[in-house]
Amino acid sequence: MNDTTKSLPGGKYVLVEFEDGIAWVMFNRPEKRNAMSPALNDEMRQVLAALETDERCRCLVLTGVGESFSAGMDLKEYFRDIEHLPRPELLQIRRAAYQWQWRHLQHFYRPTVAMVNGWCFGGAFTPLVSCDLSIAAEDAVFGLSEINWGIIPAGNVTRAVAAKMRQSDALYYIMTGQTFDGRKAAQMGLVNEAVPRDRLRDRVRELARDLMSKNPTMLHAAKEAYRAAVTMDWDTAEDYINAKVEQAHFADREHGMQQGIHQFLDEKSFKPGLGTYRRDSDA
Ligand code: ACO
Ligand code: V55
Repeated sequence: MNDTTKSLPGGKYVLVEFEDGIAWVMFNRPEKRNAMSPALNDEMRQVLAALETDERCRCLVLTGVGESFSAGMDLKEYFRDIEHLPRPELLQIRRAAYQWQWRHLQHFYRPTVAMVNGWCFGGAFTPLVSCDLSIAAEDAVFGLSEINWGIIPAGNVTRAVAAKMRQSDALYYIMTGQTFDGRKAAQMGLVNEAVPRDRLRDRVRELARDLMSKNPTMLHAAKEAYRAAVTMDWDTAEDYINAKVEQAHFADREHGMQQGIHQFLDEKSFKPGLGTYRRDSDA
């Protein structure tokens, strides 16, 4: 870990460490199992905004300090303490949570990877699902615990779950509140992979490096196109995606497609089927 967090917002409930292009963004309330309070959400919102334009961040990894990813929303500070606030204040606090947990994360310019290092409950499913990719420790513990304490998965947790779990699994865990481990999460496709805890960081680092070797303009366009196309009919999707191709091509300052084709057909220096073209710049 080279850099410090000096020039960034945060540093209290959210820590950031930079390492060779990776920004390790960590929930930092280990004594509260990284439960998300309004203050943490505000900090995370500012950190994401700052990182998106920070050249030290070419891949964002979201994880937690200590034994938890995040135990979900803070039952005291996010629910009980704000219940009696005036309605506008209450709505602003909720909006701050949604802003970073799914709106900003899903559209984040850089690739994002959730590294689920431990407890992951309720509200934590939203940022988990909103990261592009996710790797969990095999023994990490997940749960949609809302039903256990008398609510339903809200704040778009239900929507997030519907995006990544099939109906039978989603309803089972929504309605029983039972926990499951990282292995099971990977089997169900909620996360991409589960690995032994002692390999978690190395595996995430390897994945991040792979993502950082790609053309960033296209990587972003690809995820935007995917998330948008999922809800479209085929005709609309075809038009949208083709428009996106031309838009991304126009926006691509390193002219990746020409580079790639040239290196394959003329230089014969790489095979597109087996890896990324040689990139000289990182615009
Ligand atoms: N909200 C508020 N405080 C929390 C939360 C939370 N979500 N999770 C943990 N804490 C606090 C505990 O109150 C405790 O505080 P204290 O030390 O001041 O008493 C501290 O964190 C440690 O928690 P323990 O319960 O003692 O830790 P343990 O390791 O035994 O258990 C576990 C961990 C299983 C994660 C447990 O804390 C738990 O069940 N937390 C709640 C999980 C949950 O259901 N979250 C809500 C999901 S629904 C939603 O997000 C809308
Ligand atoms: C949850 C999360 C919320 C919310 C209500 O179920 C419930 C979790 C992130 O916001 O406002």
